[in-house]
Amino acid sequence: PSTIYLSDYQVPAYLIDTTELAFELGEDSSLVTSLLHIRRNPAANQLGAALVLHGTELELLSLAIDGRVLTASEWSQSGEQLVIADVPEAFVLRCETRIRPQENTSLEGLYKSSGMFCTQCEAEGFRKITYYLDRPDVMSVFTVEITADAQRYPVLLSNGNLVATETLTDGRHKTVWQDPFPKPAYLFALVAGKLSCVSDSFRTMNGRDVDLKIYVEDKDLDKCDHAMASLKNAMRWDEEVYGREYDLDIFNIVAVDDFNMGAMENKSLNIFNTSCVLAKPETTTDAGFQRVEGVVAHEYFHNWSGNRVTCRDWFQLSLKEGFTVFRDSEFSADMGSPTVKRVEDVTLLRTAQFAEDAGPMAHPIRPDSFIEISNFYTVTVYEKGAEVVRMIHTLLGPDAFRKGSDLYFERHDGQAVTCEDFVLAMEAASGVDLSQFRNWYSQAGTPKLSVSGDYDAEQQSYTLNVSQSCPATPGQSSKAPFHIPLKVALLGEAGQLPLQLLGESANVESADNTEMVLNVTEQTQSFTFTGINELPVPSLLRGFSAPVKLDFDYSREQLLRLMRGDSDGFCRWDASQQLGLAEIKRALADVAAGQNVAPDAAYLAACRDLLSDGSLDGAMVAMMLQLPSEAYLAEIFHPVDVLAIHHAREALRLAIATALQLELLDCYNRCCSDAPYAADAEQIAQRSLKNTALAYLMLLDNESARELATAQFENSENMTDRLAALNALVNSAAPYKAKALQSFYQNWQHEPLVINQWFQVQAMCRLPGSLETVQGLMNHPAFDIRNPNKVRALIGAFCGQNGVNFHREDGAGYRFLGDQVIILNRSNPQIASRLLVPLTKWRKYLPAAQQLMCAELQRILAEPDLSSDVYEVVSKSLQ
Ligand code: DPP
Ligand code: ZN
Repeated sequence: PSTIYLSDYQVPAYLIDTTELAFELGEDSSLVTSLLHIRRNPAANQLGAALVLHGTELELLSLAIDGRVLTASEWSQSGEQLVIADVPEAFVLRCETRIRPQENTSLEGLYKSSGMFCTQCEAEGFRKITYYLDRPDVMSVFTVEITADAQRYPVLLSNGNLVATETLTDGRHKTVWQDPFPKPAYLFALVAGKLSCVSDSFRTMNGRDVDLKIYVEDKDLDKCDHAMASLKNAMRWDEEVYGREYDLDIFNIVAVDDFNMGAMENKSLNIFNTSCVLAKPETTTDAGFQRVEGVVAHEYFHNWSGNRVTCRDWFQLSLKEGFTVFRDSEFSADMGSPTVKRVEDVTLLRTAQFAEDAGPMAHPIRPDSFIEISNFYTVTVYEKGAEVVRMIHTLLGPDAFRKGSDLYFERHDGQAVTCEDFVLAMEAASGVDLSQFRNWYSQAGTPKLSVSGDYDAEQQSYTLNVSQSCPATPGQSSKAPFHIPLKVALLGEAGQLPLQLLGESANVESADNTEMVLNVTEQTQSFTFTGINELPVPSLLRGFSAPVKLDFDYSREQLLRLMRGDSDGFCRWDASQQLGLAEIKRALADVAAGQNVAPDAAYLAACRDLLSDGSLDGAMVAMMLQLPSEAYLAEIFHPVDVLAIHHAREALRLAIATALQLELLDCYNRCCSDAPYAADAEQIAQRSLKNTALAYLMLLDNESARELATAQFENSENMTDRLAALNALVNSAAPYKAKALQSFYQNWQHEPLVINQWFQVQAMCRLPGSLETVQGLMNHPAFDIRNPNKVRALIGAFCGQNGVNFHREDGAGYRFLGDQVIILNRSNPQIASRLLVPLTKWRKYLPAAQQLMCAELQRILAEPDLSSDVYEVVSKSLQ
């Protein structure tokens, strides 16, 4: 496999103005006939260039130019390329291919899932359908004719407007769709199947009515309401916050069982993984409801940030993904609890993204090279990309940011553009200089900010000394300083102090002048605040204003103060995590010395206060009571001793549960409610706190806790509480757990998404023997390795989220993953390469683990017929 470089980008030699596709869907194979209206690109300087089309795993039946059939000598094929050496300035290419969707297990291109035909073309799946210029800067108007058996496939869908339907005499029928908006091939979609739909409508800000439809299997019709409500909320929100109106009269969503990603924003025909669209209280957890809301909004928002304005090339992926994730996270914040949403996003960033940035696959949000683009749909491109857009928002302020986004959409509507175009629009609209800020686009790695504070009582001034650094990443040994927006406040005895900065630049001050964004641009820099007449506690990186690691040598007392009283929710939570981290470090030392783990009294007192104060936001309390996760700790310790960390953390949790059992029980009881289920912020907070308390109580391993969990498991009417109880039982020694697992399966065996959760709870069980459980479940009739959701629920959850069992000292966990990757490499390379990620982190661990993990990577690398997906990740990991 070869490497593709951003620096090699050239405009396409040819353009395709219109694309007419005709599909004849069959039970054995399908026929695709394309009519492409092609002309030489006036912007390209390759006169007389050959026409080079992309195509893979296609059976070419015929090729004709302007009606004349080409002979075999007029074209040639090598790898993914079909080359026609001699073509006119402008012409119509007609091409017939035969494809076999029924045999397509990669789930890219056209394939079948539970009896229906569907497509996934991003990034480069269209070339598995027909020969084409499969690159996002070739935009074309598509007309699509679909012919299929009317009984088996009563619903035939594609992008845009339905322009014709016809019943044929042989039991087949035909529809024709036309999408008036030029689009790249990656946004093409087709669906054919036996589907039912839920309908609604939305009146846009200009009074146009849009038909909204969600297509699902009949049995899932009762699980569409939440997605529909979320869609309408998202449509309204995008009008209000970004001034963006929907542009067609139809918006369709289709739910598909077998899907590599979460969902896909195909123009007016979004295709969704069932896990990101179906929801009802009996089958779906609160987290599931929130995921549906977020993903529905995300894909809808792509209609502007991605479809109307798309990417020039795949190196620019973060242009649409980073921006759209920022948009969907602001939307979710507005729909629910902003602080909780922020903490969740930060948690993901600090675990998965920081780990990626510190590992062998580290890349800037705009990568400079790749072997397989599918490997770059990453937390870096998505979540760090969103943080970069958020920083622009912070630096410009909301009004100038909105002007910038308006200008971006206006300037580039209908174009395929770059991250640079986005930054230029933001600069032009705001007058803010983002020259140095651009380093965020080109440099990988997580910057570290070291901050210290000096109080000068005589001068009544307080100085923050800030220095920044960024570790080397593959291909980037030294880094230029970043432009980092550092949001700060200073806490005095009676509240936040007014801020007056000596000299230096700062912007976006809060109304009462007690919060400021410092522009950190130098390697070392000082900011002096005047008129400070007491020693303050600095509240730093408020709202997590930049994706960095921040280091400030807080005392325990200072952290306790931030945890109890900072007005910034993120900083409050973060203080609790820093205190928790200190406790874990002490617990590690205690365990190593063979002593009992005894949490600090002041820390316990703070937790006790959190539990007892019914006036606090329950979700915040739940998050603050949870110790830093093992995944986060793996980012802190070098090397990572997984087992020692796990056992110390568990011992600390038990000590906390023991000390606070009365308060935990009180809190649990206070949170129980008979109100009918709603997925609103208040109820979600209450359930989250209740189940956090339950998990602690279950550590006590006593009869009364088991009774609570058993009763909750048996009596809950919503999946959040039922699954939390099941999880607590599974991780305990309760004899009831086998029965609980069995009855859960009995009750829900007809709901694949629920059974996935049943797999996942068992895959994540911390107790010894989980690997054997997982291996056994691989043979369960409900498991199917061709279904990505099931692979993620069982294999992915075990390898990625069950550290103590995956990192078993005998290496059996690593071998298990190696085996699965080798199997999936053949059937579904995208999923295989995703699954591999835990092994790529081998350098972090103790020498014995390193050796075993490395051996697995070597074994995979030695496989014949390695896909480019798996090859890239394995070979880069071993470099
Ligand atoms: N573009 C999709 C999304 O992130 C992924 N295929 O929404
Ligand atoms: Zn997206």
